[in-house]
Amino acid sequence: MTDRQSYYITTAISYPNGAPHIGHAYEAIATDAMARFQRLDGKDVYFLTGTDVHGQKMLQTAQKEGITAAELANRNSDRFQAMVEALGCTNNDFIRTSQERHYKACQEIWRRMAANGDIYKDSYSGWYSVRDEAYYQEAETEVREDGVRYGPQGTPVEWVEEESYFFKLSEYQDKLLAHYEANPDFIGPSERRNEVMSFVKGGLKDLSVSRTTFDWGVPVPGDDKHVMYVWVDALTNYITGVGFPDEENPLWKHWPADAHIIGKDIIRFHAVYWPAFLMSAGLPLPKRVYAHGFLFNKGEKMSKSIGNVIDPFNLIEAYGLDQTRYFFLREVPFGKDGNYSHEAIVNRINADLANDLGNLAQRSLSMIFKNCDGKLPAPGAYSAEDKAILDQADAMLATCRAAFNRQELHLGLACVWECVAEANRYFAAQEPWALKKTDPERMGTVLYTTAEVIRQIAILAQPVTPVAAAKLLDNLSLAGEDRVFAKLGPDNRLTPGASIPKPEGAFPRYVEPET
Ligand code: ME8
Repeated sequence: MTDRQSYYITTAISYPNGAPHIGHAYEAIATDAMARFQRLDGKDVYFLTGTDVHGQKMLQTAQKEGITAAELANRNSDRFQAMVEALGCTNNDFIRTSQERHYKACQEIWRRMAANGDIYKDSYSGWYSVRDEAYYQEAETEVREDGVRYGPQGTPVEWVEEESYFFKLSEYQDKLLAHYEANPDFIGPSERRNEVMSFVKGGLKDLSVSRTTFDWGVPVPGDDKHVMYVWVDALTNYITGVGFPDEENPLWKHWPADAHIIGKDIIRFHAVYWPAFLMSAGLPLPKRVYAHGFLFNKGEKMSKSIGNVIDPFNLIEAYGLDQTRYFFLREVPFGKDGNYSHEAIVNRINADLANDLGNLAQRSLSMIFKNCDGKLPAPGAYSAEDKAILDQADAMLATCRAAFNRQELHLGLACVWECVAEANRYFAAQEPWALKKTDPERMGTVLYTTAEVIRQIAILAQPVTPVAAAKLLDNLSLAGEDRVFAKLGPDNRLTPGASIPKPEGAFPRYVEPET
């Protein structure tokens, strides 16, 4: 048993109807950085990701490719699983909604919603977007010049008419609004909260929650003619992953989730349907649903037809894992849309990582290695400049913690890299290389102070650049148990006299490959 505070975080589960793209990688990287952050901050973290294999979109893609939906799901889920591994994700599990455990969870939540009187049979007629797997009101759709009717996300809709089970979503309008009011942090960022609240205030209609025209899905308990609407099934993954319906399962202690990290296009499902389903089933609601923005390639939406879909595996290969992770989390304010381009990535790698942090660490630690017998020098009395930079380093945790607890990863990174910039100014101004002859003791104090600041920077860089941060910490000979956030601040300064190895470069410069 552990008395550490639980922290359960999830990504959306991706449709494996194609290969994973950079949007999927972005979400996985961000969620992994948050999971690592909380783990280093002492929480008992559970991190779930996976694939959402059912629904009409999967079926249609499989039919086009002449294979079964199950074959398509298996093939591409393997790619998604390989992607999260390649991205260095520390997920505890990778769920696929075809798994037996998930069928059990879906059927149980359905039974509970039905037992609560929220499910009834009727017939549905209305607009459906297969690409979004979403039902839309006619007023949300428009017929464009090409004569095709589109939904609010710009995907074509088709008319659907069939017998269907309905969920009494209309009964939850007031309860949802009361929940948003009482829990202002339930939806983030605030643009999304406003969007969801105005959608719910506009009135909720009962939701069609089953389909009969295909059978690729979880059967409705007691009525095999119906499969569950893919979103009932998909959202339920978050509780399947922690053992539902077996409340004796040791993982169940992680529910409710602390944060569902998703893209902005699926906020309605997570902030309206999901809490309504949970309320109906008598289960606690997640504490926070946070929607990140979309990534665009030089301002263009990625699409197979434009041919600008970036394969995350190629990105890691071209730029390196830590570099890719750092770029996306630093460049794009989390919650906003963002752009990427080769030039922007190279600039971040060379400026922030190789020059600012990499060079500072390499220069200062090499000086210690060469001039101080490979031992951390003992600091003398601290000057005002030494104190200022140490204070700035000591203050980083509080800022980063506040930022990461609100998913504002970019603010956490900005705080750390401000300290990197300041440490560079400090190092340049103190000129320890000149002190070598004139005042070796003072040189020792400057080098020690710089090394101590690097210690704190590297500890806080671990969630985003885990491999390079580990190298920096190895260069400082810091033991594994000393790399956690509890060791940040003034109480656990580097030990003077401790031996350090010849430092190895942590952040190589990006050099254009020869063509
Ligand atoms: O929506 N930039 O799956 P999905 C950033 N199966 N994020 C992006 C993106 C982009 N260009 N494109 C997609 C689904 N995403 C459902 C989820 S959860 C119970 C079920 C994000 O494969 C998207 O917003 O279409 C979502 O969070 C995730 O990638 C998976 O998208």
